[in-house]
Amino acid sequence: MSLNKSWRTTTIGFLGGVIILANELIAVLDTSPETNMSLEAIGMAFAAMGIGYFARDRGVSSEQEKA
Ligand SMILES: [Ca+2]
Repeated sequence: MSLNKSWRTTTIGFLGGVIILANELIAVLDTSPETNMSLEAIGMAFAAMGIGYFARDRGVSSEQEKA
């Protein structure tokens, strides 16, 4: 596993997504009918993780990254 100049963005984006997903999971698994899963929040979670993922490749083509 190699770190690069965008590892902070990757980490923060991924953790943000995980936290949002965890909140949604709790809302689904708790017994309160007032808390429900939000598709918007889930979309934002994946967007955050996607930003973190693609930030990793900044300045480096994906072909170089995976070679
Ligand atoms: Ca609930």
